[in-house]
Amino acid sequence: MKFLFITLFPEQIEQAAGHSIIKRAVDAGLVEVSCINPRDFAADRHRTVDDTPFGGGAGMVLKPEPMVAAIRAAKTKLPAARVIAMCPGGRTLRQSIVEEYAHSKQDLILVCGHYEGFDERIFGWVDEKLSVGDYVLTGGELPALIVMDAVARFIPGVLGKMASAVEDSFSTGLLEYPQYTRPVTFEGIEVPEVLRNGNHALIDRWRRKEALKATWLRRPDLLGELNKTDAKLLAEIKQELEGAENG
Ligand code: 4GS
Repeated sequence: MKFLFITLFPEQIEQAAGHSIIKRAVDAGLVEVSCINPRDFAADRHRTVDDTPFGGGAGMVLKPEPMVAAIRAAKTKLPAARVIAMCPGGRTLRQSIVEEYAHSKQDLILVCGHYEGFDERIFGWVDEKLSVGDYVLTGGELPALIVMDAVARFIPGVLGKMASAVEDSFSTGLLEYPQYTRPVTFEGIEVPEVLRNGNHALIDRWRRKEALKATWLRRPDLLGELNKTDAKLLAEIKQELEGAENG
């Protein structure tokens, strides 16, 4: 899968793609990362990419001509790609959107803004606006990198064979269950007995229950209709929590 970033700061993208799992995926040819810099499409000798906003106000706005020229160049390289502009006003990224991008196998052109934002007229060349959350950053590069990172995990071979993106938190619809490794006792805190006795049916049940408990306590909005088994586990959890409150 190909990810093309439209950015004034390609070094930020290249540096982020040069480590760990994404680097390995690039080296293995599973992921291709490239950048197009709108500054290369600026018409004047100062290579200006921003200007003051009509109507006044603080900050600078990205000029439409170099942005659209960069998007056109990107579309020539990747004609079938989906063009996504990173901005706080877009649809908020969630795991279901990540999976939608991954399963479509469509290459992604990720348009990164800087300064106050884009000239509104560029959105005619964009398929969709996407946000990574309700907060404001200095640039769209980190959000675009988040999109690539989350999508790349679903490309077969990117995670080692030990890990599977579809079994992860959120893809299961629940928060993560607690994980432990050696030593058995750390600072007097023991790894739960059930994880050490090798009974995989009991381990699966414990993990499902802990995932349900974490979700019920911290993100009850994620719990939809529960099947019979999960409903029974959640009833147990609520009873235990009541017991802990009253005891
Ligand atoms: C986000 C966000 C963002 C908005 C970029 C102000 C610089 C900045 N982009 N999700 N101009 N949150 N962009 O904050 O995607």
